[in-house]
Amino acid sequence: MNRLDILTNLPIKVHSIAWGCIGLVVGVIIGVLTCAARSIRVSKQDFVELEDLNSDGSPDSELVYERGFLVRSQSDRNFDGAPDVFQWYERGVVVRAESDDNCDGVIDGWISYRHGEMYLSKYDTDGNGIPDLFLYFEHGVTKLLAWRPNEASKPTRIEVYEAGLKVKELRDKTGGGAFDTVVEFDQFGLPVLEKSLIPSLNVEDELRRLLGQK
Ligand SMILES: [Ca+2]
Ligand SMILES: [Ca+2]
Ligand SMILES: [Ca+2]
Repeated sequence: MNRLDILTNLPIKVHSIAWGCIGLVVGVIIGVLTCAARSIRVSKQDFVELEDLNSDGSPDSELVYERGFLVRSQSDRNFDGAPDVFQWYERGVVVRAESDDNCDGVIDGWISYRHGEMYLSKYDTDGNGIPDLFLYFEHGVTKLLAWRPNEASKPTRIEVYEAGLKVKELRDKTGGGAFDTVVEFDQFGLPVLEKSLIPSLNVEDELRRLLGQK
């Protein structure tokens, strides 16, 4: 099964049966309702909410509830008919998400949440399905960005953020597997200082240190 069909299957089956049974008799009513959110109930506690976000008559967002709790959702952000962001919930709180940010039908973003806040997101930038870019957050605000091409254990570059603003970059310019250069940035994102690091920094140790890990 295509990953993008996982969420689609149950809701759409329910959806199709429901519409098939309703038939043309209430077609006019359906036309009026398509611009608003609507629910398809399997039971009192299990149901699907559909929303037509761009008012074109087709739902773009689905929220699936089980035993009264939101368990998963999907949305079509560019309104091309294919969902491109998926979220999973535990007791109604989002715990992870996947996204297809270039809308080619293949997932390229993986987001993890803690207490409902994003704390790590990974992105595949070269289209081979393996994440290359790792973004870490603190209270939902960007804290650190690490380039780890195809999940390489050693980052090739780290960007350090303060209050969501990039203040520093650590680079391995010589390709020796250690950070040998630091670049500092001003409040407007312009580099103001570049200097060599002597001795160079162990990239794994530095990543752990910056993340507050031992
Ligand atoms: Ca889409
Ligand atoms: Ca994609
Ligand atoms: Ca990749």
